[in-house]
Amino acid sequence: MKIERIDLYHVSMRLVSPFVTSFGPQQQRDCLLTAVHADGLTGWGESVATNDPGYSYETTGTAWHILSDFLIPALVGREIAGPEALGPALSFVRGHPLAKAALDQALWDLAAQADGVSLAAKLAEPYAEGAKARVPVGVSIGIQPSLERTVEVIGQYYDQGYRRIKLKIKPGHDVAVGRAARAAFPDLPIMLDANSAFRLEDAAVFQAMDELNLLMLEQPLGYEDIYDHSRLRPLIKTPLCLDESIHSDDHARYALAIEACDIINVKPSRVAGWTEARRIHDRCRAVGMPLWVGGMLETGVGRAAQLALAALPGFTLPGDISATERYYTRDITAPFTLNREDSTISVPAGPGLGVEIDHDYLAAVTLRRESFTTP
Ligand code: OSB
Ligand code: MG
Repeated sequence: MKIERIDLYHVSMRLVSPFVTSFGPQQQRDCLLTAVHADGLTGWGESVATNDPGYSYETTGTAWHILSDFLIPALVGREIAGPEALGPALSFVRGHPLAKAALDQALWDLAAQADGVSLAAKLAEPYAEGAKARVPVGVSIGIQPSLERTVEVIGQYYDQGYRRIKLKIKPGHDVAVGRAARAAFPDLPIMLDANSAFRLEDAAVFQAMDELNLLMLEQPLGYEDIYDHSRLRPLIKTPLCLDESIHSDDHARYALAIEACDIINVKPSRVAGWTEARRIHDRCRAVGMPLWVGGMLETGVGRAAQLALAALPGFTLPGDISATERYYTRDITAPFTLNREDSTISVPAGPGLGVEIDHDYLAAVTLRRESFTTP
């Protein structure tokens, strides 16, 4: 594909309610969008870097800088074989996966459109089973002001049809959250996500969760850590899932080698895109490690691509991919809705991402826009 022009957007959208994690609250959700124009088609990507460097060191500001000063100039005017050639083309920039993923997503959208197939079908080409038409999903609930409120919010999502609940925890707001949720919902798949807020010395906190029959415990220890997770794992009964620590397929390989986890949350943007996410999928599937697709409060552009990845056969656990109304009152694409009968979301079937951009609303939520062409 010959890349003719790339448009970069800084978008800011208000969440329906603040999303509170161990690294703080978020109400306004900023992100960057890329529109890559090639061979008469336009592919879209989303960089999920946030306003603050809490989840990752990247922010919308650093992603704008890395994209506009380095990554985009390396691509415009250039012929590129396809999305799988992007990694080598951008390897001159160390790190910054959330910036790179916006281009990777757009190139996968373009490749699928060029073949006239959905992104799910395109990604699933290597697998005899093909792509799933619906993927199981859950909902990720931020830290609430009280345990009573936590139980109430779980109940609201349960009534909407969600059949897997994830609760955010932080030190001092941990075992009690799990106990309150389990007491109110004895049979519901419940999991906890600490977003790196604890240390190995806190093992007793997690041992106290052993009796709660949790689906999993997500990323209790450090953002850079794999080793201490391997030491925590034999001390607890709850299956251990890594999120932040897995920055690449190599990190997945290290985690498998030292048995640091039971499950991996694959966020394509955290690993620089869908090509690398699929490598992790293949590696883990070969050894039977369960996987699910994580979320970063995506707009419809990112959500469509999350669903396409989750449609691959190795993603066997419900993803953090919820209905649009759980995040935004209005989105830049048509809303995604929950299939209440089986707690799933349908994977877009149209060519590429299979979503249409609402350009009027996109303009309304865009803070800054720049187009890049060859001089
Ligand atoms: O740790 O999975 C996380 C949102 C922002 C940053 C980190 C995380 C999350 C979520 C939300 O849990 C998942 C979603 O998009 O619904
Ligand atoms: Mg997480």
